[in-house]
Amino acid sequence: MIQMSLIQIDNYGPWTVTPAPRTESDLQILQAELYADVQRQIAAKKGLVFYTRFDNMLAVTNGLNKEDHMRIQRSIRNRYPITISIGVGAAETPYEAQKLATEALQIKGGAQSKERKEILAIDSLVKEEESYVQIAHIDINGVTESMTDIVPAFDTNFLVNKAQHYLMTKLIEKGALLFFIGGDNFMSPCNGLDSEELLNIIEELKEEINIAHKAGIGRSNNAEDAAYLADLGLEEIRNGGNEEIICLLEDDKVPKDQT
Ligand SMILES: Nc1nc2c(ncn2[C@@H]2O[C@H](COP(=O)(O)OP(=O)(O)O)[C@@H](O)[C@H]2O)c(=O)[nH]1
Ligand SMILES: [Mg+2]
Repeated sequence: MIQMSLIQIDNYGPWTVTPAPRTESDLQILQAELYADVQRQIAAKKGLVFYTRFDNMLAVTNGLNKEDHMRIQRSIRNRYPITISIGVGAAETPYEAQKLATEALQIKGGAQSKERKEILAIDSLVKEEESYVQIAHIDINGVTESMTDIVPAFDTNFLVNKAQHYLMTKLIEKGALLFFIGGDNFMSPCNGLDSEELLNIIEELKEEINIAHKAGIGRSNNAEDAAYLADLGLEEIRNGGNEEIICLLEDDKVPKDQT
């Protein structure tokens, strides 16, 4: 089971324009600092946050309990001009977990409601013995030599975006999520997706838009270790001259009945 948390800034839309629109660069700084801040706190417990839309962030939070989430909310309230609400859900797939997390928060009030403030809405938490996270680190082959060093920066950015959109479209059908993590890299929490299915998706993308990817897949009982194993898998593929497309690594913390 994977646990996901939706972190949502309370009443952010109205706040950004009250009493008058706030300077965009200041909003960008607030969003970037909030992301780094929440990441630092969740990472301390081996979770992993994806910045998503910045006012709405999604995190894999296996290992974080109710008190851990409340401490983050308190700390943000003490230091920022805004507060955050959090929804938490646990399920077999990341898509289902974030859906439960979202629904738990949605029934407590809207994102732009003045009444809803610092809600912690827990649908479900993963039990320690059932905790399982599978993450794929997906990377585009040869971006530096074929794009970064040759074409205008924006064109490379556009291509990376296109790859992301195609990957998301295919992964969501399998209950997996996909987030951009910088450079030409994506991370996909993907419990329930087997290597063969991911290989098929990568091969389809090569056919359809002529972009070649490779992926390390990591499995553990928490996001940090799963993501690290995925990174190591990717390194193994690079060391082998990108001959393999997929490399799966898991540690002994994966519950026996999960994979
Ligand atoms: N967030 C993140 N970015 C990375 C990682 N590895 C590489 N990058 C970024 O992605 C760019 C391309 O790296 P890489 O895929 O190894 O090279 P390529 O062979 O040209 O595609 C690098 O210049 C970094 O900016 C990673 O593990 N995490
Ligand atoms: Mg690459």
